[in-house]
Amino acid sequence: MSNIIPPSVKQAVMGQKEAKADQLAQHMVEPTKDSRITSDFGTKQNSTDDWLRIARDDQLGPSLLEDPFAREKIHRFDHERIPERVVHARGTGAFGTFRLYESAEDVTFAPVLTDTSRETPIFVRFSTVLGSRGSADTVRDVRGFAVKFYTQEGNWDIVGNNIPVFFIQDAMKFPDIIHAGKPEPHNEVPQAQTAHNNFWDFVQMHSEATHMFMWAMSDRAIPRSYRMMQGFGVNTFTLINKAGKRSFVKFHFTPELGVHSLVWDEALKLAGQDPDFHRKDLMEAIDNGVYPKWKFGIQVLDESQEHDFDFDILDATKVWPEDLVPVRYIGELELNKNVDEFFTQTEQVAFCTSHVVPGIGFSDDPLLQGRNFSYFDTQLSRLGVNWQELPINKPVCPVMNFNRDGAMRHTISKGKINYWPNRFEAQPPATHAEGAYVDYPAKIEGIKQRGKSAKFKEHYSQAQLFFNSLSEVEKNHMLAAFSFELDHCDEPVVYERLVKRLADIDLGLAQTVGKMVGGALPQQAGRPNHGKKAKGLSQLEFMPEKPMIASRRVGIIISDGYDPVAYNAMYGALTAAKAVPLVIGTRRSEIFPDGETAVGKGVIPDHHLEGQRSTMFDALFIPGGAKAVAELSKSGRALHYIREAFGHLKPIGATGEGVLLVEKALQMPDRVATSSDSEAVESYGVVTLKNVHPEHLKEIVTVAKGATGFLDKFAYAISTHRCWDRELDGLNSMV
Ligand code: HDE
Repeated sequence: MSNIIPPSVKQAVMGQKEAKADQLAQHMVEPTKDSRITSDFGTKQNSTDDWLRIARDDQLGPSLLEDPFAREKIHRFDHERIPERVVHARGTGAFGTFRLYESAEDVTFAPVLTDTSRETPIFVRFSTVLGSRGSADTVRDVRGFAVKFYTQEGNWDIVGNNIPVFFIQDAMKFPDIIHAGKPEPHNEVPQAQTAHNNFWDFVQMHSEATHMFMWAMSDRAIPRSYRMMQGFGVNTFTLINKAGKRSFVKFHFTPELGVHSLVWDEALKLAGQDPDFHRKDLMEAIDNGVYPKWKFGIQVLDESQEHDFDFDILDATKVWPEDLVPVRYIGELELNKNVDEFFTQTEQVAFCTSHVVPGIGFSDDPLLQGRNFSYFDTQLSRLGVNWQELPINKPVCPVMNFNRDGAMRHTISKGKINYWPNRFEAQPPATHAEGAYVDYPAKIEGIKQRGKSAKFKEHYSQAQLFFNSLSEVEKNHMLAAFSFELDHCDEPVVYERLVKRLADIDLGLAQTVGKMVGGALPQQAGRPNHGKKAKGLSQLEFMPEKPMIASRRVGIIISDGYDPVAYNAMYGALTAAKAVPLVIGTRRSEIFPDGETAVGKGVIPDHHLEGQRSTMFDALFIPGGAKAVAELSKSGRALHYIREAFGHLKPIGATGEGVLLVEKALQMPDRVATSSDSEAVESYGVVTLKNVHPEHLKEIVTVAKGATGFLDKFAYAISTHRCWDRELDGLNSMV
């Protein structure tokens, strides 16, 4: 990955970056110490606890319907819910800034993509697709990546996903794919997952879905964090430059932290242990000032190149391979502010693919054309006709037109006129020179008919390209994913046909999955695998340019008698590197270091061993201390923590007697080597140092491969995310 650090960005034009925050502030209320509860209409209330009733002697009788305060409170509560999104119901959002560091004026005149002095406020909402609003974050699913740019020329929305292709080619099929993926109609099972008959039945019957279901079975569908996934506009849009020349474009967001995923066992457990895992992860990073960043890139094709490829560039089930059309990174997205209130901001935010600004346009991509209708329509039923007036959706530039009235209209439009043209010549439409959106004068002629053009009918080549481009580890994960999903299908016709479909991609894949899930094994490939690979498909290509551990959560396990030298050194080093050390004690009241019992000399842990699980951390550290380790050795939970983290391929660090605890937990001394003296040893992502001297534990000097010191080695192991060798060598089977 090149070019991750943008060149210095010019100072923001005053007011631009804050434009949205200032606007939102006008709508905010924050009670003070002197505020008192009132009704919605301003009358102060003296009780919000007791309904007005008839008192008889010292008994209280019936409640009175007369009580306006009680009725108002109940009425408001009864109507708190709005319909959840029909897809992407579960999500979370944050505010941020878009900076442009290279003008794209050769291809567009949109100031948001040409004016490098701008800082455009944004709101981003990440989501899963299938689950309902209360479902878990870590399910296997595509993730939504929707960005609203509050530009000076109006709102521009990129309503993207973390996977660059889609299941279907024509918007008219959307209700079918979603019905098939959502819980089945007869029993409303399963929640938030594709592991059921209807989904696999549908995608098998629609060979155009083949490429996308390969992505959905890859690690992309179980991201470690919203901060560690790519975003793609998926559809093909167009850009228009000053000279009126049009190009095709695809939008990309690539995370500074690299693209990383959970392992499946961990994702499954997290869905129960911490269903809000991704939501909390995003908020924690922003609260800690470790702002997630993405490079913003464009893939651009000249109009004349439209037919130069063996795929149709308007087909949303195809990528534009980066070897053929390089991504040009021109800007940066940063998330730097959590929402003030979830409902009014994250829930009420409404994205529309049809929201573009001058200089950006649509293409004839049939999926996009349908989406342009659907998003506006869905907001009407979710939020009502005046949804554009809600603070989160309001543009920061002036809005003036003759759209009027409707339920819950807020704007009070003064004047005698509500139409154009009018005798006062008031509020005329804008000219091109004044910045009006002028549609590209595309010449269209043809026969009205339904159907697809020839290249849309080829459905396997890029599925093979994707599979071939994955690393061995990623392929293994995909095999396991298919095996899991199809195991949940209990109608043989579904899994047997799907296994047969896999033989259209790769015979080995089909046979391995077939063996796992049952049914007849395909003996020959449906079509030969072309063997080609492409750049930008394996997520392992997207590691941070410089190894880093910022925002990584490291659990430090301690008990009474822990070694304060190692503990303090690790805590300090992690904090300095902006990682998140979290202390896990045998209890959540003060834990005392070796040789200390005086109150105030120890540490109050963030959690105790029963309160959080190893799944919530990226790595574990166990400092020594003979007494502490003796106690932890007796704890099944502590040993399980280490075994589980190891099974999930996470780095584990240990010093002094802590090394003994790791050895006891892992019980594989001949496979995983540990330190025996004052030299730090790293083996399969387990970093150990037996004889601790304060000199060994000063600070993290460098996070790089081949580092020698204990802290440096451990930090490097964390920066690599997971130890894949453990899995490749079959050491991880302990969870
Ligand atoms: Fe959506 N999609 N979609 N979709 N989509 C919605 O709009 C739809 C598609 C995506 O955080 C809905 O506001 C159709 C592709 C995201 O609020 C709805 C088609 C991609 C979000 C809708 C697609 C997406 C939505 C439901 C096929 C990736 C959440 C609520 C033509 C590029 C936005 C809403 C948020 C939401 C329709 C296909 C991404 C019903 C008809 C392809 C990220 O309008």
